[in-house]
Formats: sequence, C-alpha cells, structure tokens
Amino acid sequence: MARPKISLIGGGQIGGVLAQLCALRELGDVVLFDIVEGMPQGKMLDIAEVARVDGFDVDLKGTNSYADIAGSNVVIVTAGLPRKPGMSRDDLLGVNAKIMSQVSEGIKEYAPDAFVIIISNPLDAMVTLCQKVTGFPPERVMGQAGVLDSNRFCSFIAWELGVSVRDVNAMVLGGHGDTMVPIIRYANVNGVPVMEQLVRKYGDEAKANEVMTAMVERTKAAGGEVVKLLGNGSAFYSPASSAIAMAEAILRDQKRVLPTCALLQGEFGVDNYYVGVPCVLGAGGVESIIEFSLDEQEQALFDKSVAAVKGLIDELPTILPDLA
Ligand code: A3D
Repeated sequence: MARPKISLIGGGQIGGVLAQLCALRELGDVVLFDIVEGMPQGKMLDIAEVARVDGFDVDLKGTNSYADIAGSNVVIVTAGLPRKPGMSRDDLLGVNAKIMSQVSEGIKEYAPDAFVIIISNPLDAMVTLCQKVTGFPPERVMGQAGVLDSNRFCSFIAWELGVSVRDVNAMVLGGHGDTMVPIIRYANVNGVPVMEQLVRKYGDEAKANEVMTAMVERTKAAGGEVVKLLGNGSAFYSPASSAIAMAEAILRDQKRVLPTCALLQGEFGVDNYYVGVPCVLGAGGVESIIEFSLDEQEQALFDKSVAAVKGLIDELPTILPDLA
C-alpha cells in the first residue's frame, strides 16, 4: 500500500523541523517546497542521509516546483516571514497575505484533495485567506496555534505545581494574537482543578489568583518571549511539534480533541470566522467542533479576540484587491 504523502510549503526554521518529525514518526513520504533554490533540497538530503541511524523508511524530496506536491494527503504551510523583536504577529499581515495567496493557488492546482494546516502568521487571517483562495471545504483547511498556546499554558502550570506536564489539561481559545483566551475555569491536573491546587499551595485565594494571572499573561506573551530571546526569528520547535500532532490525528484517524483554528458557523456565537476552538481531528479533518458554555467573562474575552481577528480580515481586500 502506498505511503501517505505530506507536503510542507516553506522550508525555513519550522519547515525543516516539520520534515524531520514527519520522517522520525514515519508519517509518510515528505516533500519540502520553498522558493529559495537548493535550500529545501539540501535540508531533505541532510535528513535522508541519517535514515539508517534514525530507522525510518520514507522518501524525502526538496523542491522548488509545486508539481511535486501532487497527490498530497496533508499540506502544512509555514511560508512567510516570522516576526522580529518588537513586532506583533499582526504586523506580518501585508507581506504574508501576498505569500499565502500565491501558496494557496499552488495548493489548489496541485493538491486539490489535501487537508491543509496553516502555521504562517497572523494565523487566523492566513487560514481564512487560504480557505477563500482554495475554495476547499472548511473541514479541510485549518490552523495550528491553539495546540501550542495550550501547551505553553500547561507547561507554566506544570512548572508552578511541580507536576508532569503530561497530567495537566488546560486550553487556550480565540485568535492567535495578544487577545487569546486561556481558560482558567477548566484547567486541571488529572481532573483536580488547578485553582484549588494553587489555593492549597499558597493558603490564600488572592495569592493564588495573582499566580494564575501571571501564568495567563505569560501564555499570551509566550511567543514574544521566545522572539526576544532568539533575537532573530520566532519559535520553531514547538509550532512544528504542534502541527505534527494535528497532521498525525488526521492521517491516523485518531479523533484527537485539539484546539484548532476552525471555521465557526454559529458555534460560540460566531458566524463565518476562523478562530481557535476545541475540535475533533480525524480522517475527515475537522470532524466536529466541541462547543461548551463560556461564562460571562470568558465570553467577553472570546468576543474581544474574535473582534481582533475580524479587524485583520477586514484589511485583506486592501492588500489583495482581487480577493472576492
Ligand atoms: P522562516 O524560517 O523565515 O521560514 C519561512 C520560509 O518561507 C522561508 O524559507 C522562505 O523562503 C519561505 N517563503 C517565503 N515566501 C515564500 C513563498 N512565496 N512560497 C514558499 N515559501 C516561501 O520562518 P519560520 O519557519 O520561523 O516561520 C514561518 C511562519 O510561521 C511565520 O509567519 C511565523 O510567524 C509563523 N509562526 C507561527 C506560529 C504559530 O504557532 C501559529 C509559531 C511560530 C511561527
């Protein structure tokens, strides 16, 4: 039986890690596309030449031609500029919208049956644009942000409580920007509420709230924290691993419940906008959206985050006048 095929559009920092992870997990044959000549070919040769040590049997190809992505089951897009220290993700809209438009045309022409996972920023706007240009059904076009944002939140909780991060469950909803919404109420350690653990640890509700607020704020600013430390470029290991979890859920029909940037059609009171919500990912892509009641404060924060995404979407026709 033929192996699945995964194409990675953008062979930069995240693209290279994605390619290596696909190979290590034997998710399928991998094509790495970039406009820079030689670079994707070099990266794929480098990874392929250690297959014996790592023990994988998949074909790896670097390319500058969209024709090579034909027959892809999954396409993951990282093409576009990353931010520099001091920049917000939204500052990338103008330049990355033009790149995403070209990339989406390539996917539409050469991989018309693929599931597409976008990583390029500003995430929610780039996913919206890709869906519009490809015209693919919304369950086949989604964005990675929530898996990473939620993992960051879980990591901070685990470090604070001194427990394994594998036992922490906490989610971040909304747009992938400064207005993202970490959900405190359902954060738990194997079912035990995190807030209760913090109150027990500090013996004081006010201090527990202060510690939680600091973790929420750190989560919202976590991408920028890495950008500042790196000095050049943004996080790349963590977004790659997060997108691989999504791709694997689809390719192996795992029905994983992962925070995904998906098209809302009435869910959470939002009509026709892409934002991050818990979704079931399986062989059908975004198979369903898991809706639940937000309290008044959470809904207000979620609405604010959706409004920020809408603001970016409204700017797209100015950048791309041909966009219907
Ligand atoms: P980088 O290492 O610069 O790689 C981007 C690649 O895109 C480069 O190799 C470019 O040559 C390539 N590229 C540029 N234009 C095109 C084009 N028209 N067609 C194909 N390839 C092109 O960046 P990176 O890998 O660090 O980041 C990629 C994107 O992911 C950026 O927009 C980041 O902001 C974004 N990002 C998202 C997250 C999320 O969690 C959503 C996290 C971190 C970074």
